[in-house]
Amino acid sequence: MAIDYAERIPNNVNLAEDRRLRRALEQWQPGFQSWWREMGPAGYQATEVYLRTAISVDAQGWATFGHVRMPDYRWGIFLAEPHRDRTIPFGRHLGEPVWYEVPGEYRGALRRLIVTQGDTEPASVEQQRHLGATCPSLYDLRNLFQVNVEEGRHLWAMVYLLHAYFGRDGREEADTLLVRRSGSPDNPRILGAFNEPTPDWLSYLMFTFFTDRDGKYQLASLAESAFDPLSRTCRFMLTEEAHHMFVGETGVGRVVQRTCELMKEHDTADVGPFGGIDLKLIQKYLNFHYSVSIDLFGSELSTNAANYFSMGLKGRFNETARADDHQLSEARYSVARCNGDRIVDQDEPALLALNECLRDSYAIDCARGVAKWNRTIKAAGIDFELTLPHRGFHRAIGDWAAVKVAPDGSIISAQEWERCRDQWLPTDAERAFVGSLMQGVTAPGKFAGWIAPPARGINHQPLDFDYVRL
Ligand code: BYC
Repeated sequence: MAIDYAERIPNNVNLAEDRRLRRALEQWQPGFQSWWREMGPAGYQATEVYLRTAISVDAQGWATFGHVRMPDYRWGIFLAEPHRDRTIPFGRHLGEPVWYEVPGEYRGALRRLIVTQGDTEPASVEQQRHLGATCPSLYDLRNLFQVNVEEGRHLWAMVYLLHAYFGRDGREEADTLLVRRSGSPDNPRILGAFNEPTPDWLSYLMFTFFTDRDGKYQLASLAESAFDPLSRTCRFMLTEEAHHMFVGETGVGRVVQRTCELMKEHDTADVGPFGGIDLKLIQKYLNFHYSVSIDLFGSELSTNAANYFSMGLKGRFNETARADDHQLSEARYSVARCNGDRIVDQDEPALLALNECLRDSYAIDCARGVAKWNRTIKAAGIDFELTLPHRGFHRAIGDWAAVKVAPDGSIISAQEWERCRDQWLPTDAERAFVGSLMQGVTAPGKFAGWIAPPARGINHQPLDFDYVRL
């Protein structure tokens, strides 16, 4: 399972012995490189960045750190170690040996899942491409670029599957992944949140907390797949994803901490004039990013999700560890639904409610992070709590898209929504204000005034390390 770095495409899938596949991927590689130059981080292509690169896929020490120019980053194909004698953990093929090829009847569904997953990876790089100019520190700049190169690698992971297992259709889909563009009116990325702009660092930190966390839950569900190459590639992607969520959780935490410091120093909640971001405004950003991220789980009741599960393509979070029949033939699941002007918990077939079930696991995880930020606020002696808005708030997908819901979960009229919208979501003026705070800080060890320094550096390096050599 060693990673072969002597190859043009580093890999641990024995590419050297599969000439056709290697040639096909080598033909895709220049397209990826030109996409990276065109749509990757603007202005930093020639800069050396302190990046980690995978050197092995086992749990201990899979990464090495060093200064690298991003276009020279060794993007490659890394699958987690196989689990011996793995059997299918759910669905109608429960207990059968996992698949090493794609069953003909599931080809379309599986390709669609892989393409949807793959599409989010370049999309996020495109969304973040202008952030380098306004970084709050070299530490944060380096973390941004680490996330970006790894999203690029996640694209490689999905493209490998498309090329290796889906023939000509797969190659065409892989090409199309380089053609769609985040936010493009004509050729947008597939999922809603990946077409939203990420104009400032607060949006970016919220994105890495909330939207990358959708990635964690979707990848974990795909890691349960009967299609073993998908399972293994998702397992390794999850180890990389952990850093992305760390960036979000600690990043928003540092903004909250700095705001609290300014509040105490100036004895006011209105820290804008002192170069900070009010807790109320942080709450509005949180409302926005949580709501667009929970849309990514799809409709409350979904036959697509039921089919993916029954076919064995996509499981639940922690599927293997769950103590039930893993087929959900009789099981019911409680789903919050809108009934006129009331919200009621309704018992639904668990098989149809899989998107909601995954969204529930995700919401619990988000609440844990928010509670951590609240501990920072409480420790500062400030009487304020950040909260997750109700799941029906500001939704564009599923049942909730048809109604207007306040953050506290009350159903309101369209007029009431219009009246209160600006209390719940950032206004243009507030976004412009946050934008105005975004002045690039690039002296080693220095941090912008709206965010506290982190507790420690990356890979045991000091905070004033030259994470990016300008
Ligand atoms: N926007 O039955 P429904 C990540 C479509 S993030 C636009 O409700 P389903 C990352 C849906 O496609 C993880 N369209 O939903 C994070 C369907 O279209 P068709 C990404 C949407 O199919 C940060 C229709 O609405 N991975 O890795 O059960 C940085 C009705 O579908 C949306 C995955 O998503 C939306 N939000 O579930 C970098 C995993 N939601 O059939 C990376 C793979 C739904 O009418 N994807 N639609 O044309 C899936 O498992 C499923 O496609 C979804 C949707 C969970 C997304």
